[in-house]
Amino acid sequence: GKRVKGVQIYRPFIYGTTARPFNDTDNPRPAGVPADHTHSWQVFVKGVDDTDIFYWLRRVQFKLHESIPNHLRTIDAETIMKENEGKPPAQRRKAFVVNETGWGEFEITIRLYYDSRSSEKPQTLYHHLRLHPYGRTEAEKEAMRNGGEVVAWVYEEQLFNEPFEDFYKVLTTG
Ligand code: SLL
Repeated sequence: GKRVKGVQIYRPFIYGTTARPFNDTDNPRPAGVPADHTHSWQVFVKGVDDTDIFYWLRRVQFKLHESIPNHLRTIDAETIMKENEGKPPAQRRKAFVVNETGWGEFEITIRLYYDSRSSEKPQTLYHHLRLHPYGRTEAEKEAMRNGGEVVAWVYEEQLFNEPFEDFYKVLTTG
């Protein structure tokens, strides 16, 4: 295939983690979760404002800490899209997500796989799972505590430089 010369296409996305401590009211530790687990958390890759990214990002692989059973989690856009079929928009999944519980922070390796027509190699991102409030000041940490959630989100833009013609069509027609 030929490349579209002089063209650069950006697609924004967000990746990161959201964690919540277990408590006796709105986030009780589910049955079967080990007693030393202190938090529920999730790691995700999604579009900004939940815009569709499944047409260009086809697979995400999350590599969790090896202490976690089945620590390599692969999620295919195809699978999510099949599950979404026939569901009203509000009930469709818009993100590549892994939900887990645990007690410790660690670095998550996130591997992004693109549509095969792009000929782009997979890209690797590294993200630190945060369970505990963080910030430069006590006020910043307190703000996180008040929300009951610890969020560590990163805004990113995927650049496709001079994409192949077939992939350019995918990118521009969705
Ligand atoms: C440490 N950096 O070495 C940390 C490791 C590991 C966290 C944190 C286990 C969950 C499970 C879990 O939370 N591991 O058993 O499913 O201290």
